[in-house]
Amino acid sequence: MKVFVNGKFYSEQNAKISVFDHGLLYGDGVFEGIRAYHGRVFKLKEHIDRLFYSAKAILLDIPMTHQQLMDATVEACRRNGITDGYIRLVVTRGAGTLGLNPNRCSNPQVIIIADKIQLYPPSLYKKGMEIVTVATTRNHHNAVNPAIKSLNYLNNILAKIEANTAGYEEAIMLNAEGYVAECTGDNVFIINGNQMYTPALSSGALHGITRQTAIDLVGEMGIPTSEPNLTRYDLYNADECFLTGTGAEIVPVVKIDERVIGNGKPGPVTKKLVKAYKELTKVNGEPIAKR
Ligand code: PXG
Repeated sequence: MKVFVNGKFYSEQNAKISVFDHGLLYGDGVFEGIRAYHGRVFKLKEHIDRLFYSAKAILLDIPMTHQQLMDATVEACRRNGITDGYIRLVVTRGAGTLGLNPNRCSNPQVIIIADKIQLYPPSLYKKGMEIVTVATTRNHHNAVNPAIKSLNYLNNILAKIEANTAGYEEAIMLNAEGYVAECTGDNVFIINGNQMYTPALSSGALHGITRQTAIDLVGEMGIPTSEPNLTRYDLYNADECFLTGTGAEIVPVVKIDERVIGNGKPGPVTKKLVKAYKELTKVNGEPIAKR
């Protein structure tokens, strides 16, 4: 595997950053997770834009332009023969002193890894997922804003551990007010009648790129989306529920905290969306092969 570090490609063994990098010492940095399908990088511009927004929020200057970063991402796929895979972009604060002051770091590190992806088993998409609410509260937006896709993911990891120890794959996280925010690495949606609902971004949800795609695709089916405060009660009594994320794509949810959602099977709108999303990944995206 060839890994991009600061403008050059290195073998896996030689792709290294300093142990003094504040990305490691303090989780000081930002990242993106992107998918490639059928020889195209899906939603590349959206991911690069979000990376720059995350970086701006933490006053981190990415030493590349949007275009350079898009080109490097496509090049990373090309060099590794990736046509279907997962791309991880990381920008760290760079090496500095042991103090947490970011001003002592001069060289932000830009890393791009293009690899195969470990998918959920196909049966999960057929049967649907069972999830639980966890006690770990989603970060408050005045502490670490969940809109920032930062290298500090302990909030999500703690929630994931709680879900896993309870025997589940994913967790519903509530915000400090007790409203539904999102899952550990996915956004959450419900359908009721001819309406779709998802927590507002201000609830503590990431501006999910798959989230926006789901809103668009379901909108094309004539079902509008609104973003009210949602409680667990709303989730329990929904007709349908599903999660969205770059890795997970669209995952039907059939049980939350032991409450059966709808009839306990993936709902009709969810199933249509799973299909529509799959179709979109076949035709959209930045071509990897040189034209
Ligand atoms: N919420 C959170 C907290 C996320 O981290 C999403 C929602 C979904 O957003 P997108 O833009 O992907 O639709 C995410 C992103 C991984 C991995 O390696 C995936 C994410 C985050 C961290 C790691 O699988 N999903």
